[in-house]
Amino acid sequence: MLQKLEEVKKEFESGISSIRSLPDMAQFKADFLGKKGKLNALMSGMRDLAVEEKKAFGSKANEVKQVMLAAIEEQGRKIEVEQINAKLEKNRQDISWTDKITDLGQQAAGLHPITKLTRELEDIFLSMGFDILDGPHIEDEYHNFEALNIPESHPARDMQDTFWFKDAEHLLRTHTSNIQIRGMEQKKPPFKFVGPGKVFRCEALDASHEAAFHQLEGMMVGRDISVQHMIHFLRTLLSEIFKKDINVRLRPGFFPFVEPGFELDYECMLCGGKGCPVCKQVGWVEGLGCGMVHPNVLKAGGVDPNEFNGFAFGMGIDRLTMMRYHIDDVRHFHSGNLQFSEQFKAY
Ligand code: FA5
Repeated sequence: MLQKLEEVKKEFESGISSIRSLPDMAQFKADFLGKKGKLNALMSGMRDLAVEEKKAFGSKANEVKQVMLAAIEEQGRKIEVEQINAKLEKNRQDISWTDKITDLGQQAAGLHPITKLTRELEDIFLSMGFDILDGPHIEDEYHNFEALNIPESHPARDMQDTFWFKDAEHLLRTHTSNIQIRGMEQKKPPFKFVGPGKVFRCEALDASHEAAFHQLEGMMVGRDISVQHMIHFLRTLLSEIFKKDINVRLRPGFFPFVEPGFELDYECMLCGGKGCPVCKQVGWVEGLGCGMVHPNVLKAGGVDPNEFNGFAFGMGIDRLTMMRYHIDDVRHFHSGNLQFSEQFKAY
């Protein structure tokens, strides 16, 4: 009997790997483990065995049954994966195509104008030797506020209305300045990097204010860096972006993580400075915040403020994109309106 059991096991093992479909597998399983299957046929012969032999055979037969069940399950899984892969291969679509008609005859998508401008900005910064860093959207209170010299109960926390998580320790980052701290934690000075990304504020919306918008943070740390370096750098940057000299003005601005701090406005390119809803009729658009990095912030990032200094800036990408493509309302960006986004394919 044991000899026969061994033979059935061998037959099973040589047959299973050639099964290629789930219905065939069900039939194969029934042939060996079903009521009228080969294993049961052997078991029914147990009646004629002596008690000791019955026991030994029963336990061996059960062992073989378990091995068969495991092998059936594994082969079944393999067949499923093969079938899924075959399906994926058959329905393959190259979603990186942006300017062609797809196999299904659908018009392919274009890049969102904010993505386009962000990539352009990254190229400009890479050409200037900056590294590109990333930072988390869900941030802890330390990296968004505390390490940036904004302690708890500091009024500056209210300048940016925050979406907090229930644990009261995590939040949706209110600015990309968290990347300053995360970058310093990774790097040894001197260094220069930028970090673009989405930020979130619980704000009243209008033509130039969104609740989810985009910023690009920049930081340059080294020796003997001055405000003049920063201003020259930012002017050069803006003329690179707009491919022409543009009118800018620098105002004192308060941000606890820089000292001195400034806000840079550029002339509104939607109305040519005459006044419109985007610039709130003043002819200037708030473009970015900047300043010399506060010594407390350098310390929090592990940089010795007695040896190094530098500047940082946080630029609004949505508004830059509006100027670049003459978009008259920031709310178009998240409208999901294809007629809006399709206009930018050609650019
Ligand atoms: C900040 O967020 C600072 N973290 C910037 C900074 C970085 C200052 C480093 C100093 C050093 P502010 O809240 O002003 O600053 O935002 C920066 C820019 O983001 C603004 O100039 C504006 O262009 C853009 N911005 C701000 N709020 C919105 C909004 N609700 N919708 C669209 N763009 C916005």
